[in-house]
Amino acid sequence: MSDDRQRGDEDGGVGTGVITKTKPKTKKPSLYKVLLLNDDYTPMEFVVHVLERFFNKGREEATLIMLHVHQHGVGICGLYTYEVAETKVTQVMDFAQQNQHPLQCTMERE
Ligand code: TYC
Repeated sequence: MSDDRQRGDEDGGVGTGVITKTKPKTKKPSLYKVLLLNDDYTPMEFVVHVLERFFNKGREEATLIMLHVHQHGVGICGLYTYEVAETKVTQVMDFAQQNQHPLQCTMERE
């Protein structure tokens, strides 16, 4: 007896040929904006230094971002994945505290 007969082949040995395609299951990570907040006491030069040191900005861009925060109350330092953004916020807050400035840094989902 043939194998087909033994296992009760129902399609005459042709096969139904179901093709499945699995999606590559990678997801883009969410991005977070790291924000600087204005205050009345932190020196402008300190904020520029923070932007150069922790956000890799050149002097010109750092100055523009600082002035934007000064004039509008809040500004974006950069876009990062969650853990990187969290690290930046902690670094800025620690550095501000060490220098006794009230500068505030926070993050927000994009
Ligand atoms: N407003 C501050 C001043 O006049 C400067 C400043 C800018 C502070 C940006 C914080 O995130 C800030 N000295």
